Amino acid sequence: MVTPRSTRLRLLAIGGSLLLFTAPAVAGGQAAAAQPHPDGVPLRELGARQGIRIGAAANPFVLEKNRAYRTMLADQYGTLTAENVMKWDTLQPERGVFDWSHADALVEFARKHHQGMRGHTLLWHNQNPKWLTEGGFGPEELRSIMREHIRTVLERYRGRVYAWDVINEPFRDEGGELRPNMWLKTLGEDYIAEALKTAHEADPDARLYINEFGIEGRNAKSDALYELAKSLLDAGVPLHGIGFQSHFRVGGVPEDLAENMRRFTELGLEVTVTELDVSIGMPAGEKELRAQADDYRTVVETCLAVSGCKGVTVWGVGDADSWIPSWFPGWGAALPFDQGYAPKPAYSAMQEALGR
Ligand code: 9MR
Repeated sequence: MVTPRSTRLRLLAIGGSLLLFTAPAVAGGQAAAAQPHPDGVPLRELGARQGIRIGAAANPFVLEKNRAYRTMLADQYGTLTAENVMKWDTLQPERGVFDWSHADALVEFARKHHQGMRGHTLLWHNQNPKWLTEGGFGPEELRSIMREHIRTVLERYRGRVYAWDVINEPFRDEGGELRPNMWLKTLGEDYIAEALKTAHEADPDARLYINEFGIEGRNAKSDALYELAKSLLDAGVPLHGIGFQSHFRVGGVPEDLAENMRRFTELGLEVTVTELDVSIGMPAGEKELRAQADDYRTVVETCLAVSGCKGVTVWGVGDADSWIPSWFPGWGAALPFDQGYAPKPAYSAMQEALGR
């Protein structure tokens, strides 16, 4: 069992929950009676009292259409991560032509609701425009394209995005080798340091992350990431954090999650759970939903127990907008809110872990 980082804050949280218990959720000028409204103190508030940020990945297209989604996102989450609209194919669909409209919509929503904004992501092997992947660029030109993209994006959102996943998934799916993506193949391993330095120049206040999956427990991949992080820090590269994506299957939270986080924080880095979800083989019964709730509880408790863990972001708001069913047919029900945005046991488990 993991103990929360501060008993005093826990007590405050319990006291505060009585005060906030009845706050109504109203959106779009209509009373909220028709939509699910979770009991108790919102996650964002509980997280803030404990000194961590509870966030969600957000999608402006769903935001526009779905009031329940909008309400949960605004009420429950203290940070937003752009699920897709800050990726390269959305931001720079043509060379030199930036489309800020969708990213701006999210940044504006975050501002309006006093939420922090995490930027995701600058360099990745997916969701890149064809002009970039098929341009046949040599090292000099690709380096300049990379620097220009990072600089332009970070300067635009300077002061409005507090952390960036500068590098996403730099390792192969399994094992400890760097992923042979376009960046590695053309620029060599230095692309990582160079991207981080460029980002730091453009926004010296942003927290700069490497974000990765399958590194939540100790294994060959997390060992390799650890060595990479250490060598970057030794070389004075501005790396501030490691994103533990945390796409789990029910029952799959590694037992050494806390220990593994700690070895990174002992290097002087922060860690954040950046993309948490817990998939269940469908159909999801009560037993599975309870087991899922335990997993959510464990992850939040672990973040609270590791000083240097800055927060937990879930990858979507409710099961209706999760990426899981379309990518892993037969799996789903992965988030703390259900298809209709009613809270699931996982939601209450997160509240409990945060000392509601
Ligand atoms: O959730 C995102 C989904 O909507 C996209 O179709 C997918 C495309 O690759 O990317 C998903 O988000 C990924 C994130 O950017 C990086 N880590 C893995 C996430 C799930 O695939």
